[in-house]
Amino acid sequence: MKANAPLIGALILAVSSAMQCIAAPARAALRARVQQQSEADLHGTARVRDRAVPDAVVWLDAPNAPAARAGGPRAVLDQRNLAFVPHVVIVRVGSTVDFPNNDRVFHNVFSYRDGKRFDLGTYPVGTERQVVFDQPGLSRIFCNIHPGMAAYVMTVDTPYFAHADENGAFTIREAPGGSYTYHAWRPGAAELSGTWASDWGPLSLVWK
Ligand SMILES: [Cu+2]
Repeated sequence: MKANAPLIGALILAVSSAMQCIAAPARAALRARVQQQSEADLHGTARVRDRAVPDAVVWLDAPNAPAARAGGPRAVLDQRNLAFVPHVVIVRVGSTVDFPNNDRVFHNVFSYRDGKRFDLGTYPVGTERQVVFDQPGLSRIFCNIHPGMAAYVMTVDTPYFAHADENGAFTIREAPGGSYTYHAWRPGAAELSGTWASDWGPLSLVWK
């Protein structure tokens, strides 16, 4: 066995350099294909029967997605005129949401049911508090002082998500090509989910 060691070593060297020769073009081809498939903006619409749903949120499962960058974009859940603006926020796990009080009165923002639990207490007009949403799921946001105030923060474990606009239209930016499991949610309705592939065209979400 000992006598064969140099031979085996030479063989390993030969095989590994051959592998490198094959691997380099294969890697380049793979990189080209990934680049070709990337940066596809996926579009769709959300409706209840014929009516557009502005407060729908949509996201794609992406277990192999790149990790979130630190210091990414922050979401804002504003307090104005005795209301939270917007009514629905969707963020990636680990995101910070700012809760500025831009109203003329005190509010006491809290979440006590599912999702992230917190109580920000009352804080002066013109100041803000932050909450890190570190677990996926739906958080229901209320104000202790004004029972009519309510908002939702949907926290998702994927970088591919969108919020529908006033016409119910949404765009998921720069999703890689391929097929996905999608999820959609809006206040007061069950979650929709299904399969969607990037080359199937726009996704039409309809709550019946
Ligand atoms: Cu309030």
